[in-house]
Amino acid sequence: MLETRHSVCALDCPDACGLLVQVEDGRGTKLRGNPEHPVTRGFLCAKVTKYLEREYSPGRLLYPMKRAGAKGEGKFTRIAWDEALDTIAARLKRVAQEWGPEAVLPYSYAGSMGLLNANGMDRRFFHRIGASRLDRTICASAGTAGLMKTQGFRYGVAPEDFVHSRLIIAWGANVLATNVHLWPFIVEARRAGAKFIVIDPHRNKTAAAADRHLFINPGSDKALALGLLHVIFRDGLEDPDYLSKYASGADELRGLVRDYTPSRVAAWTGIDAETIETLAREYALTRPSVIRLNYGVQRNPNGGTAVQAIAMLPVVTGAWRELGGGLQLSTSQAFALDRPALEMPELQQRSPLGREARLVNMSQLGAALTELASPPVKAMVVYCSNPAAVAPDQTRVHAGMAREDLFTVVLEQFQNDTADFADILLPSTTFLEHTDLYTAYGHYFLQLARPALPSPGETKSNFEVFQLLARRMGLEDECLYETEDEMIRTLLASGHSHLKGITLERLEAEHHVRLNIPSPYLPFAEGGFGGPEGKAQLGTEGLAYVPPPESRLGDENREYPLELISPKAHDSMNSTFGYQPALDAETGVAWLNAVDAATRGIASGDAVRLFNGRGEVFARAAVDGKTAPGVVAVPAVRWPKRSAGRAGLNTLITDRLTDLGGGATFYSCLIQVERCAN
Ligand SMILES: Nc1nc2c(c(=O)[nH]1)N[C@H]1C(S)=C(S)[C@@H](COP(=O)(O)OP(=O)(O)OC[C@H]3O[C@@H](n4cnc5c(=O)[nH]c(N)nc54)[C@H](O)[C@@H]3O)O[C@H]1N2
Ligand SMILES: Nc1nc2c(c(=O)[nH]1)N[C@H]1C(S)=C(S)[C@@H](COP(=O)(O)OP(=O)(O)OC[C@H]3O[C@@H](n4cnc5c(=O)[nH]c(N)nc54)[C@H](O)[C@@H]3O)O[C@H]1N2
Ligand code: SF4
Ligand SMILES: [Mo]
Repeated sequence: MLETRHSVCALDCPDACGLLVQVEDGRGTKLRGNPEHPVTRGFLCAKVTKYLEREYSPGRLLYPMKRAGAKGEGKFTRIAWDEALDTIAARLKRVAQEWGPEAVLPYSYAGSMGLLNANGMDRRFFHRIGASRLDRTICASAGTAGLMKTQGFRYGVAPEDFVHSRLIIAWGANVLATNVHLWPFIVEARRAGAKFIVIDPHRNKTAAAADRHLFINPGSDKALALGLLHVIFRDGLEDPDYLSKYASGADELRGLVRDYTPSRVAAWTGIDAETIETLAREYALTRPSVIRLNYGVQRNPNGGTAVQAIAMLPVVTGAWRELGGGLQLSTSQAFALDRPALEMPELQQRSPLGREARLVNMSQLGAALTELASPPVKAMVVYCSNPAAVAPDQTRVHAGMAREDLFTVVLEQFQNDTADFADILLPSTTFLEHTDLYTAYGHYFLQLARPALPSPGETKSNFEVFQLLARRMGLEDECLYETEDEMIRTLLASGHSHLKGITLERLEAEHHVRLNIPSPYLPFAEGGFGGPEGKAQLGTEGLAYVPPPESRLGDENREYPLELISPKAHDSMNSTFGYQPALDAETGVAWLNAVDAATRGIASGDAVRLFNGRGEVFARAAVDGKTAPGVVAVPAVRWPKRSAGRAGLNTLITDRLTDLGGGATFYSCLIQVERCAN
């Protein structure tokens, strides 16, 4: 029998595609983008088009297992769910008794974007037992904090409205790789005459397809934004009416940027003064103009305030007034679901701790596992993330995870590096196999997915596992045993106007439902920002530019002369597809500038060693002008266990945090590169 079922792509991607799953006799045979979804528009990215290969891969974990070898060795024997759950429940209880409940640390991120499975029953469970809370900073917290400072809200121009723009700037945004469903709207705008400019240290596919690509020094975007503002104010290109009605702090900002002359900014950014002048004038005078800002700009110590400063540009020019004008970093806050009611932080009061638990920053996991005291972390439960591959300061992360006295539970679909460190390894369903509700961070459609395919072997959803664990631990709170549908209804019941008329029944029937926002949507055309009196906040606090300490112009580490960035691989999703040999090829390449290669006697295809004081990793050189001199790019993230010495790229990365939001600084890394034997 052949039928088509609906689903939603749960990967950590702004596009949150609506999927159609072709099912023949219970087996998925084809995935397509839903042609009726206004942003998906019938196509999927290459990686998810092939997702059934992952779904049915022989590498899928199908049964619970317990460790049978040394920590990290990856040797396991199969056990029954009963034994697995009993072991975990008993150990978590013992840890809590001996060390206090905060000795338990959950570790998760957005391996699934599903609210129930990645931000729902898990949160209730950990709050109820009094576990440490995890500060989920690894991706977007700096940009979130910066955007909130200026706009006060985390939403912006809808992707569909990019067609109306006449100047589109992709700023630290690799649209063709990480946000492909925006691309058709950009193409349409360009057909109508729009110019497309990319600001990025890496000539990726998006930059190569642009009308103009500006190579910028990593971590210098704040300086560029201040330089653009300098020219805009100097030449009277601001929108005084918009500023007086809808912003505060414009005069202070005008004062600050007086010093950010194009020639000074040129020295920091590597973009010459004339180009900065031209860009500023073009940006201010072309209407409508939109900035697609993405998280690439904020993975450095200036990341939060860089986003804060860039978000000031459309306020100063009044670009928000027009349809297709403004900025988009994320659309997520528009969903306005009742997240507190989903996560129930108040359960902490009922835990043995009886108060709010401590917050542990996930971007410093290595330190948390090796240094944190009173109490130390004695048990860790990992789901929807692969910290052994993706977290900074990998050597210390691995050292921490290898601790014999640390009890580690991993809920996974594949046996990645993190799974190798597990004491108990639990097999997880994929998004095609469980119910969940999905927001998006790149559009305004809320979506529901029901299981489209049967779950193989003994796999279970996170939702179910946390309920089973709660039961084993003798917890009686009813909220731990709610059904998926009850929790979805709770989420929808926030009372916010954006959710008016959106019910579970409607989601069930329509699969994707546009938020109840005006059409067309001009979120800040008449102010409506989150600051006092609905104003955007300009001002100057924290905005002065200083190069990142770990950069060529910074004051640290002069012995390592090259700057390493590790942007997203085109055909992957962080480490999710890392079991595929094809990915080793993509993530095993170091893009070098010809000048840097020549002085080191390196040619394309040579084996190279990348190193700094934190360690070394190996790659193949590719020399072809994709980076400016002084910058090296290696696509992220390869599985460490598929790399020499089990050292993944994050071995080289510091655990220094961003200026705002406590985020990771993956793209602020000094290294040396040398040719080596194969
Ligand atoms: N194909 C694919 N898609 C993905 C992912 C993936 O792994 N692969 N990951 C998903 C995730 S988790 C996220 S957070 C999003 C991220 O989506 P993006 O933010 O678009 O991705 P990044 O590669 O982190 O960064 C974007 C660009 O910023 C550039 N960049 C690096 N440093 C700087 C800088 O200092 N200034 C400027 N201007 N640019 C800089 C990089 O070279 C890169 O081209 O993508 C999601 N989508
Ligand atoms: N060097 C470098 N490092 C980086 C980055 C970079 O650009 N450069 N990017 C950073 C960023 S932006 C991010 S967001 C992080 C991402 O890092 P992670 O959050 O670790 O993301 P993934 O590597 O995609 O791993 C997600 C895991 O979740 C699992 N998973 C998926 N769905 C489910 C589910 O329903 N249940 C369970 N139990 N598991 C599930 C998948 O099998 C996969 O192994 O990496 C960061 N690390
Ligand atoms: S990864 Fe992104 S583009 Fe690809 S199918 Fe999923 S949501 Fe769509
Ligand atoms: Mo991310």
